[in-house]
Amino acid sequence: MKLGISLLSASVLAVSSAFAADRPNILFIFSDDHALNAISSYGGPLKDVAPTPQIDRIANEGALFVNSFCANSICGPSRACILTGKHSHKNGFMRNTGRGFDGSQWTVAKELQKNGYSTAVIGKWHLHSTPTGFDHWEILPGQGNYYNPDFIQMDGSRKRFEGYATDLTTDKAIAWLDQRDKDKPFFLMCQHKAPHRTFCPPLRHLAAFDGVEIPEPETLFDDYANRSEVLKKNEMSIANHFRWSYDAKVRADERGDIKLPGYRDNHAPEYHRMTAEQKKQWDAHYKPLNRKMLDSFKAGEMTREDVIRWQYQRYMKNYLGTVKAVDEGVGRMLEYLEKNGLDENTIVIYSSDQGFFLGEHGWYDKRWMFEESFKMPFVIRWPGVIKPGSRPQEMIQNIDYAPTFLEMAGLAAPEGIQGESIVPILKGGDVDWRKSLYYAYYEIGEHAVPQHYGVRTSRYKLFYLPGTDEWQMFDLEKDPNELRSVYGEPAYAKVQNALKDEYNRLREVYEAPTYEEHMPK
Ligand code: SGN
Ligand code: CA
Repeated sequence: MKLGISLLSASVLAVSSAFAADRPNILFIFSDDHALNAISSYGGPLKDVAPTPQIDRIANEGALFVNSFCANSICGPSRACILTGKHSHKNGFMRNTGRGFDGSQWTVAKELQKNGYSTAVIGKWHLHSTPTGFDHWEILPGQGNYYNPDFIQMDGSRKRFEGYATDLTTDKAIAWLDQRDKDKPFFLMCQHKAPHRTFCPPLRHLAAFDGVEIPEPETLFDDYANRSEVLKKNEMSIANHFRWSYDAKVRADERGDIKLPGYRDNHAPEYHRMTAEQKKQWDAHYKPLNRKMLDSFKAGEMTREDVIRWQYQRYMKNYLGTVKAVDEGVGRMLEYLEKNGLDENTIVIYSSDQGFFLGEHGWYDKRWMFEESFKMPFVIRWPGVIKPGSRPQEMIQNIDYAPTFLEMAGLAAPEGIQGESIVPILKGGDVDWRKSLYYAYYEIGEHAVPQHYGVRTSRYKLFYLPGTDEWQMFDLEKDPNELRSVYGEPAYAKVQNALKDEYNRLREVYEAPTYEEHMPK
């Protein structure tokens, strides 16, 4: 009898470990604020300057989702949607500025861990909580720093590491892979700070875009006509809200957005983290360029538009410099997988927490349901499953990632998950997929972007601004840059009614809160 039981459990074990060995590893490489337009394979206006050969390689060997969106275009909330498979109001992390993520709730990391995966998160976390569901973690405090960053260790202490955040995050991810329990499949979230504000490239790439003219977006000088007046009040314009801008009152770049010091020394916090040798390299690059610009400005040679254009170039060169390092990190991870025979059985995903404005509408930052910030990059390689070069058109959202990871691991999604697994799309063939997406932004204050909730279909977008009781509606086919709200136009009456019905239906399905319910008392 005893023997029988042990034989039985041995065979169960054998089956489950064989199953474990077959289950794919999941490598989720994630960055912060990486706009689709800054990934070459997305084919946008910056495709010739976006330094992303490695990310493009994932897209070419796998799939690139053109219609990939977030549920709430802001950092912590996007991460919470990913971990829980639920919209912000259901996982409780509705704002960056809110209380910490409730790590006692169900997450995909916990589920994978419980079912035999080795799990780790390294790099930016930004959920103001201690990670749960991970065998190993090492995270940046809050936003983290680019140069010589601190990482929070599992015992709660902080340690400073000399080097560049993106490189260190990759080093740490590889170090963890190297010493993980090799009998188990792994789930690794390798999460970069870059290319987040204040856009500090690694010193080796400071000059990477010297002499390159970055194409300007068509809407760099948007006048915000034909849309809600609130757009004009946003505090995220290149013209006004970088620390040194033509119209800004403050002419000292305290946070180092565009590395232009005004007439005094640069007080950027990142600058002060550097060693003397690092500062020397930084100064050698920026000082002569800044001098040239400031001399020309002081001599009255630059119009307001010239200054904005100059700032756009500086912003983009720094931003793309940080992207270049992220891409190199992706390359190093891919190389590690290959060298260790892990490439065939590891699903690799590259994504970022939301999109970003790269001068479109004259802006930087995100938050809006407008395409540039609503869209999230999503490229994925899964050898033997995804047909190389696939370009699925389905509208996917970050709440889909958790159920997707579960299906990849052969696990079912528990009750209450609001996203859908995209595995059937990855396998190709006809899939009956959602025809509309729900979006909600709840943040209060920073950059003065108002709360809004909306619906997007393949052609239209409708959203509501509860603060001013206004609706905005866009015909993405006729107006891809979203420059004219057609809300209330008789020609669109039928579409508008259908969109409102769909918006109400989605709010009901997802049990979305009213303004009164979600605003802090
Ligand atoms: C910081 C930035 C903001 C940015 C938020 C949220 N200011 O506060 O510009 O929108 O983070 O970004 S900074 O001057 O400190 O850089 S998020 O990606 O974490 O949501
Ligand atoms: Ca972000």
